[in-house]
Amino acid sequence: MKKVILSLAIIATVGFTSCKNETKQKTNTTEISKEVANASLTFGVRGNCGMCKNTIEKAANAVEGVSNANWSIDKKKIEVSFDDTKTDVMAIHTAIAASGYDTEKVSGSEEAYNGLPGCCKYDHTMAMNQSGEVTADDHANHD
Ligand SMILES: [Cu+2]
Repeated sequence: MKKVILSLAIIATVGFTSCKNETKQKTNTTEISKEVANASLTFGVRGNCGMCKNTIEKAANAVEGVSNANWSIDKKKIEVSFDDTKTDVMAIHTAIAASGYDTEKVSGSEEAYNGLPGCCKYDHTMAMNQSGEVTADDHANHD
């Protein structure tokens, strides 16, 4: 019996490591930021997994003036805090799109998209700005 449990555990571990190695949440999101955020916004960004989250947030954070970015896997949207004397909304959209991800306003760079890991190749028709609740799609195969 122990052997069965052990092998199940191994299977589970192997099965989940593929697309999950970067899903560990940043716990230091409350870190004191050097930038002064006087504005924030939320908009839809397509993506699949924790690696997408990393890439999207990194792209947003790389924009000068952005102090914090938090993309939700469930809701397909990002919250960005920024200094509006240093950057603007379109610069943030453009930076994320350049990393390969579609935003509400700018389509993701095709070249960057093609370079994404397989599990990050999101569906371009995916709904953005979702509620985060389980959608009807999950029942689509029931007949
Ligand atoms: Cu991904």
